Amino acid sequence: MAIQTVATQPFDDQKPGTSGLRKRVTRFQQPNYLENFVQSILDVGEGLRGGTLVLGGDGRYYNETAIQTILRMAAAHGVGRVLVGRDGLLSTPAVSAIIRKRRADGGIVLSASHNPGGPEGDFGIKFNTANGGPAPESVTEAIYQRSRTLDEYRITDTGDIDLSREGAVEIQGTTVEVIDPVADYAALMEELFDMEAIAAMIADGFRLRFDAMHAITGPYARRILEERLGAPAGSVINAEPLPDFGGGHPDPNLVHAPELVALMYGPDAPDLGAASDGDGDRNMILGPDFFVTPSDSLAFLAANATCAPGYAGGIRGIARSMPTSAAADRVAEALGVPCYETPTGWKFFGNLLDADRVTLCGEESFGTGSAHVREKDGLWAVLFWLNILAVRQRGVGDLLRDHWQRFGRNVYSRYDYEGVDAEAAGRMVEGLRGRLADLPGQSFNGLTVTAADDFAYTDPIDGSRAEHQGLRIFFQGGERLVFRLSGTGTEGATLRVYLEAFEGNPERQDRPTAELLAPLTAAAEALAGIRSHTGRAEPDVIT
Ligand code: VG1
Ligand code: CO
Repeated sequence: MAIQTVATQPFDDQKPGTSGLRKRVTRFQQPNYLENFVQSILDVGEGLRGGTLVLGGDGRYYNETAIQTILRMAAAHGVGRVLVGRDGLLSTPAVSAIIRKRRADGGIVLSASHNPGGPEGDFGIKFNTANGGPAPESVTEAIYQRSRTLDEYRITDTGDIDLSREGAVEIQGTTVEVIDPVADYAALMEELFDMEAIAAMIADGFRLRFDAMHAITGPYARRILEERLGAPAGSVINAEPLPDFGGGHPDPNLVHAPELVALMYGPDAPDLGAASDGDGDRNMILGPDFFVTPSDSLAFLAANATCAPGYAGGIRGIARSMPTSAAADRVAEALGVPCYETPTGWKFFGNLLDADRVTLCGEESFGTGSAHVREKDGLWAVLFWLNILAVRQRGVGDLLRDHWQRFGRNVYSRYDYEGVDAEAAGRMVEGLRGRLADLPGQSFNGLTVTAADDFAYTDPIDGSRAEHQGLRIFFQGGERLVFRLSGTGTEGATLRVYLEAFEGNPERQDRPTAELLAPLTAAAEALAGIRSHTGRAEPDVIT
């Protein structure tokens, strides 16, 4: 057994986006491409030499190949111990939980989250630091810079490790410990939620359906919802992680989870429907005939947090990403706690959580989480909802309507235009950016602009600055439009248009979202000329 030093050429496209490096599988399969990025992580990550690394992925195509390579490289780098999930599986929130519980120095998650998988699909690598959270921009930037200059990497010539059995083996002085992917995470959930109350509600006839979308949450949901809480077998559907996610798009929204959506809007809808994404950090919540927007879910969890034992003492504050609706702001105000507005991406919540400024965080993109880990957490959100339902003993839609009556409704929608020509999308956003200063006072479809800016954020803890995080346009009636380009796609550009209006009148709050947002939708078109710039009459996905 020996360590080999392999000559490599730097790559110029290894800049991590909103959440890690995401590329087509075929790109990762280019000679030295994966190794180049992994060596950059190992070189930049603090404390890894002689330290502990957590490693796992969402089971997508190329997961196991990448894990075997990373194990050999970690051994060559002198990492002391690698904790790897059985069969190479670990959800993103589980990695975060394990890093924290076992005091690891970092973690590598192999996932392209909600992007499709398979030989023609996407693959990705994320690096998390010792606090369990996504590496901050200073670290991802350092990894990127390293990847552009690296000219060799180190790897052992050892064979593959058997990942199917738990236990420890040693390669070249590095201990590789194959662990149960669910145990630490499940134990953490026991600390936060009243499992007995949820189990009693289920034993009483409460029905739920959880769609794991053939991605990572299957094993977690089966263990916790079915085995621990007693939900009947079959409550978790699409529970086997598959390398191509069964050909689906593991993105929990109204478009990509059609089986669950049909059930929840049909005659035999259970009391709660939920789904998670490829790597298990997102969640969608549905009641019979009722879709809870992620922004509302964050606000609702905040307003009802004390129902769960882990939050019985109240919350310190809330943070939401800028495009997320202001529903949570209203709850924060009522509770007398701060509400922070951060750029898109979970890495911006890390400092606020570490400094204990906030307890709950959320994004409009089906992401909710808390200080229990440093990632968003899909199954955690579902358990939180179950705990609240067990305490309040009312239906999902009923509770949400009640919430709106109390706080008002932030009517919300996101339009995604996917695979748009990158130059055309760039021109549109640049053009709009150039007009921002002139917009106040102008009217579009009868709506008058009061303010407009290019969102920038200064981290209140370390003073780091993030600019150009999305264009915000505010209107007189409290409406808001946001335009930004996605940082997670792998082909062309994805334009995201976020629409928000406020409805304070309970008589009108139950009207369909599209109807309530129609004037603002027309204003967005009049303002930005989306159709002429993108050539698209309609968005590909509306959430
Ligand atoms: C999207 C979402 C963002 C989320 C990110 C990662 O980013 O909008 O809110 O944090 O995905 O989520 P973008 O740049 O494409 O808008 V995940 O579940 O893919 O880690
Ligand atoms: Co995800």
